[in-house]
This record gives sequence, structure tokens and C-alpha cells, in this order.
Amino acid sequence: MITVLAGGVGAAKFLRGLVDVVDPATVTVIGNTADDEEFLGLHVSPDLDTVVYTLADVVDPEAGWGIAGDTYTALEQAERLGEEVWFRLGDKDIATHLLRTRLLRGGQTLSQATSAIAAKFGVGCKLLPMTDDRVRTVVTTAGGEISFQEYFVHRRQQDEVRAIRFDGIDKARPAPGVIDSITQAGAVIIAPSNPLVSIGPILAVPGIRQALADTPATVAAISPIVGGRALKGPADRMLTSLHHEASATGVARLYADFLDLLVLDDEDAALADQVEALGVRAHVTGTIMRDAASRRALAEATLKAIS
Ligand code: FO1
Repeated sequence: MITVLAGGVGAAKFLRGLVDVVDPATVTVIGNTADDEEFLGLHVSPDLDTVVYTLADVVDPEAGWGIAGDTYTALEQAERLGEEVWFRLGDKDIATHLLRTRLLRGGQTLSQATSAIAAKFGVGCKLLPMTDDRVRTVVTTAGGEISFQEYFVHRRQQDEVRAIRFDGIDKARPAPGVIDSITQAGAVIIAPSNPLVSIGPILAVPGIRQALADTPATVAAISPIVGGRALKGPADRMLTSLHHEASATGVARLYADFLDLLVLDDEDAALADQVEALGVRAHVTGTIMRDAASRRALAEATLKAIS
């Protein structure tokens, strides 16, 4: 059994490759829910949905999120009615949020709603939110605190990030199955996602980081930083402004207390010694996921390095 800690687009691509090389039924995904937000009165779980849509092969391949070929009729009408529409919810995507919101309002947990949605999309992996409790990433910029999606989408990641906190994290409990999926896994993989705002909230849920340190399984991570740059999104700038190093070594340092193995890109081969000096085994391979073949190759290389 393989457990994967996942953020959004990078994680989803890695998972798409992974389920090409192993039986999806042997994979459990623990998804970040600190990016969740209410839009138009609907509960949106962007990272969980990105994983579902990618594994179901319906994701918009350009954006990496949302549904391919979606239309925006509902959003255009919402705008006419004076709603805020900077978060682009497509018509088909809205159907997912309607379903999730109905299930939550009917008393189901986010775990139950997520499992129902994943099943309807034919996803063969087990998909668990990190927690059923409300946790929200709050970003401090020069202008004060703003929500994660305000920073990421509305303000297009242009602000320097001065601090990050996860509202609600102290009282959050790991969702059912999360701790067992880590302690009983054959391998745990941290997907190539932003270590601060995608993996960071998962690690901050009380008990999860300790489970990673305690599990007898090999814990591997794939660096989302290649040649000092984030493959997607603002992770490199965020690492620097928060006084971390924007490099594979910087990523290894953030995970060093539980990490056994870091997979880093060929371009960063010279950093392998620095990573190993942290007590983390380094495995150098191609990590850029351009197409189905490279996604599969990264999954295969990661599994081989683990075994
Ligand atoms: N990202 C954007 O950059 N702009 C959007 O308008 C946007 C809408 C959106 C709608 C549904 C969804 O599931 C994801 C969406 N995302 C959008 C992506 C999302 O904000 C980020 O990928 C994650 O929160 C960061 O992992």
C-alpha cells in the first residue's frame, strides 16, 4: 500500500503517473484542504478536486485544475447579479461543489463527501482529506492578512509573503484513516507540491508529522523545486521570503525530521551531497512531468528508489 501526501496540480500529475504503474486500489491520497473556500455559497475544495479531475482524466490540461472544455454561464450570470467572480468556477465544476455542499449541509463529513465525489468520477484510489475540521491558510502580506485564494488567485501571487498560518489547525484532528494510512503503508510519498502551503498544512494537522516520523515505511519526497525555481506557482519566492532556501536542499531541510529519501531533478545533481548530509538519501532522476510518459517514468523511478 502506498500513501501519497498531495497538494494540487503537481501532486495530481504525479498521481496520474503512479496509477499507471500500480493498481489504484493500493494507493491512498491525503489531500490538502487548507485551500478550501466558500464561493457563491458553495464549499470548494480545490486540491481535492484537482486530484479527482486529473485521475478521472477530465481535468483542463492547460490550467491543470477545473474541467476540460467547461463553460462559465453560471458565473457570468452570478456576475450580473453582483456576485464576486474572481474565482473562476466553471459550470460543470459547480456541479461538484453543489454536490459537496449538499452532502456537508446534510450532515456528512468532508471525508464522506470526498469519497462520494471520487466514486462518482470513477477514481480508483482512496482519497482522504487531511482533516474533516475547518482549517484555512491565512497569508500575511504588506497589506495585512488575506485568505489563501485571495493571495493566490485574486491577487495573482504578486505580494511578498511575510508569514503563513493555518487557522483552526490546533483543534483539527486527522480525518479517519489518515494516521493508519501512514503508519501501515508500505511506502509514503510526499508529492512535488509547495512544501509550505500545500504539504505544510497536512504536516501541521496534530499527529500527522509524528506518524511520518514513526512509520516503519520509507518516506520519500519529490522536490517541487528544480534549479532554484518552482515548477508551478510561487513556492520559490515564498520559500525565500520566509527565510528558507529555494532549492531541493531547502525542501529536504523542511522534511528532514521524517524524510528517508528525496528525489531530485538531474539539473540539481550537484545538490545530492548536501541532501545526504542532512541524513536523507538522494536519488537523482528526471522529475519534469511534461506528458504521460514522463509522469509514469517519475513514478517508476520513485518506486524503484524506495525499494
Ligand atoms: N486557480 C486560478 O489561478 N484561478 C482561478 O480562477 C481558479 C479557480 C479554480 C476553481 C476550482 C478549482 O478547483 C481550482 C481553481 N483554481 C484556480 C486553482 C486553485 O486556486 C489552486 O490550484 C490551488 O488552490 C493551489 O493548489
